[in-house]
Amino acid sequence: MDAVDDADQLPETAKNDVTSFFESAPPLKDAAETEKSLKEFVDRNASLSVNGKANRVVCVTSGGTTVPLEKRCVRYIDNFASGHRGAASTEYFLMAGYSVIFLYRRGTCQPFCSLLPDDPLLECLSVADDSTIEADPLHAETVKRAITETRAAVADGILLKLPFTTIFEYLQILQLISASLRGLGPSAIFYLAAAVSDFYVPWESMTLHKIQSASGPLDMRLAQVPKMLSVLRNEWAPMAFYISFKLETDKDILLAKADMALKKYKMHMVIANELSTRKEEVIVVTEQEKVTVRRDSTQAGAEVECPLVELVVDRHSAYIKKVDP
Ligand code: 9Z3
Repeated sequence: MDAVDDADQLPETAKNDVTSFFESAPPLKDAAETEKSLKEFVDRNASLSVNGKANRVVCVTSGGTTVPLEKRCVRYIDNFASGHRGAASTEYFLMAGYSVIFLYRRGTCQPFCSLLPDDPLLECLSVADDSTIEADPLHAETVKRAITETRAAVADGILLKLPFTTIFEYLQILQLISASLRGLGPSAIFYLAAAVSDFYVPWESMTLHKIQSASGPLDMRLAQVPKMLSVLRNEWAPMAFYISFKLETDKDILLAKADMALKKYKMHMVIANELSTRKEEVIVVTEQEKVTVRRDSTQAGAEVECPLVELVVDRHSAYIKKVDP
């Protein structure tokens, strides 16, 4: 189901796989509410247009999808991702003047919260003598920043946070986002940092109740998740600027796999990263170049997402100039 033919059309079988994935997926909870908030968000950003050009909007995906094994889910397969890449990138995109739709896995890192301790509620708050609750002085500045920056961005209509847990929710919400960003043409970016499962259990073949262990070892066949990147890129929002991430643990195959993704899915940029060094450096692969982007290790707290987003913004600007001069 991979290849896209010369006429930029998806093969029929690929379309059928995608259609049947959505038809058999459990209905998305709060779909109408999500559509409404997306519409309001995009309309507002379209009205902020400068010189007739829509305000730039980026959809940042973050964290890993789960694959439930039972409908009343007790067990699931997970894709590793802390959500740090997505959360930090969101901050840098906001700083660069973009509006951000942050599609994140529930419970993973949030923008402006990276300096909070692991258990923020218990570690950042204390109860004063008169029983009022106050921020612990040690974390007061961090808490203040997390609250004020997040609330201001949401209230100003430049940050929309949408949570997902399962692969079904992730792809359904991504489809809604693409429908709402389609009208922005090249002003929209998809920055796909979420770790997305390649395999899943189709809803109709999933057992309702908890799988029992009495019957011995578990033998289970997983179906392949249809290659949504092709559909997203070619059909859902074909004028947007696309950045996908390629994660490998074997350094020797990383660049070849990134190159393949660039061509196969016609991405504008593929960010290649190795699991163990992902916070230090990434390699940005485009048709013209391969650029290594590193964290500034001379600066305490410097993050690789800072120069990475800078480069993305630069290449996105060039893309807009080229397709919409
Ligand atoms: C990434 O490669 C991200 O950079 C990380 C970020 C998940 C490594 P963290 O959230 O980590 O900061 O802890 N994301 C994409 C992973 C992925 O599933 N890519 C697919 C693949 O490699 C292609 S879409 O096959």
